[in-house]
Amino acid sequence: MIGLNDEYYMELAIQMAERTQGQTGVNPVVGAVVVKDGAVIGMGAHLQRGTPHAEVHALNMAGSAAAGSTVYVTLEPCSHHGLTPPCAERLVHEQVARVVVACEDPNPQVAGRGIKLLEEAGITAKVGVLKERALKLNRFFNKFITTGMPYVTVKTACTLDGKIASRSGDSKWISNEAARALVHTMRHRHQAIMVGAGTVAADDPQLTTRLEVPGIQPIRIIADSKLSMPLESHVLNDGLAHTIVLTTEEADQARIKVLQDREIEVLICGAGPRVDLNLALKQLGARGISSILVEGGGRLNGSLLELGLVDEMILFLAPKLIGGFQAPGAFTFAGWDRMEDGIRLKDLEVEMIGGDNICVRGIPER
Ligand code: AOF
Ligand code: ZN
Repeated sequence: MIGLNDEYYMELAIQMAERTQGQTGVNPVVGAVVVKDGAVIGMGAHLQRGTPHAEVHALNMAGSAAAGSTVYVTLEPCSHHGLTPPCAERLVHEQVARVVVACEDPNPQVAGRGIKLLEEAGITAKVGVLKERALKLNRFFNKFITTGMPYVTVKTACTLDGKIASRSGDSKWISNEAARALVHTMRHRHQAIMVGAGTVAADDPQLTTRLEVPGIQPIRIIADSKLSMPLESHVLNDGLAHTIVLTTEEADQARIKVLQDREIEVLICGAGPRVDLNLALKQLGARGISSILVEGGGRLNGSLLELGLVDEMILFLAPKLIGGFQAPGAFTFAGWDRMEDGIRLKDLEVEMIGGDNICVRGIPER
């Protein structure tokens, strides 16, 4: 139980931001709470890019009572004119007494200027309340706004011996129902999902978000260096979500044309023979994609890992061993000779899911 203090109200602001993950596009998720004389008088979240920021919704709700209040906001109020006017100026205009901020806005256009603007106007600013949680909440935005590259989460479900299918290719199912439902929530929260052509050929997946309640359909990205996947595949025909195919100059022009006629975007990522994943991520970032959930297979996972392009890994481990000399593994790449050269995960989180699956999360150390 949390006591009545600055964290108490920041917690509420964070909860609002947390539940709008996935719907703000390249923008951060942000929550704001206006408090006066011991009562909440306004609250709001940033809901969609191009619409008002969290502070604006919360201040509108508070109305003229905002004068003399304390405003809690999960991200430093902006100081620049983007698609909407600066929130810091609005806070000054409303004559609030105090602003409590969880973390600075890493956007180079803001980066401390919002807080400075408040302080110059005589408003007390406190920064760093529930900072770690706020930073984690906007990890996609924080990377994208400072590098232009999408945040890449690699998720895989494998057996205890690291297989993502049996020797005959059977993969239904490895993880339990609870773990699979979590994956759909992850899709809802990322802007795009990515798989390799092998996965499309083997599983013919839909790559949509299917939950108990409607979810957001992320953009589907397929890496296919030679455009070899079957043209009858679900993802190339169902029109359920925007679809982008990453390929190389080696791809057949006629096949490219077939895809484009179906309104599928085709990005040429290098001369070949394989998709240049660095270039691919740059091109996807330039298109405003700030987060990607990679769902395999082993080759795509392995290549991304080998190239140091993975920001976060989520492994669902099922208590099964399936064996098979040729059965596909979760990460297929050349590897290294020495154990000490292997990729280590830091900030490890381990959780039991649905009774018998283990979820391991971590950040690959560079
Ligand atoms: C805030 N409160 O709720 C959000 C902020 O183009 P715009 O106008 O939507 O501005 C986007 C930038 O504003 C974004 O990159 C980030 O720096 C900041 N987002 N700031 O004070 C909010 N969503
Ligand atoms: Zn703002």
